[in-house]
Amino acid sequence: MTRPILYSFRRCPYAMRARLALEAGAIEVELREIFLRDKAPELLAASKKATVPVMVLDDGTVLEESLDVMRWALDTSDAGEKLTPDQGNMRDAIALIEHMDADFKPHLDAYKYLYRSDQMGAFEAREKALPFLYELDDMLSGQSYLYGQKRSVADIGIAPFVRQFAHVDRDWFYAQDWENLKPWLKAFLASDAFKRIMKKYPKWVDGDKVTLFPPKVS
Ligand SMILES: N[C@@H](CCC(=O)N[C@@H](CS)C(=O)NCC(=O)O)C(=O)O
Repeated sequence: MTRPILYSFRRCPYAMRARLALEAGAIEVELREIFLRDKAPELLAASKKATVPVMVLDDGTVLEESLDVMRWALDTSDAGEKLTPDQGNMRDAIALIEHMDADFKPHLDAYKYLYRSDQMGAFEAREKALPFLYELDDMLSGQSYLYGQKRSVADIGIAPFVRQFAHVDRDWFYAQDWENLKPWLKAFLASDAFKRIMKKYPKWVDGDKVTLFPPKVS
């Protein structure tokens, strides 16, 4: 059997959510680590869009959206069961991911990119991002995960972006009063799953020995 190929970039939050879904379902893929400033020609040939993650299936199907990789993992493994919310349903959880992608991510990007060059602009963007983080904080009130006491697709789909936001200015982030969001993020960062998907790989070039993902638990 040919394994799916995953073009990935370690620090990309979209690629992280895809790797987390694959990890949850113990789906073995061939990982090809991409450097965004020097993308492998094989990625460019597989996907005109050439964002990461991109997954190429056995039958040649190309999944070019992180959510599609997640959906595929949910449908083809027990990740579907493992990551089903214990409150609400899968549709709600996916809708929350889409809402954060559409409405929070632009402010996160502006905050992150302006931080070093235009602090006023960065602070404005940060201000606009706040309601979305308070929304998550409210959802986490009295429970460990966004949809109950069990990790769901929403947690792994959203936490990589909250991590990115927090890491722009950690001191500021951890000084805020979102008392549920902070422990949720810390638990995510400390989780075995997150550590496993953040293993470092050198840039892939054709001819390299195959890198299997998820890595073996050591
Ligand atoms: N909607 C896409 C977005 C993926 C995306 O934008 N990934 C970034 C890296 S985090 C990327 O590849 N950017 C292209 C580039 O920098 O050239 C998805 O969900 O997969």
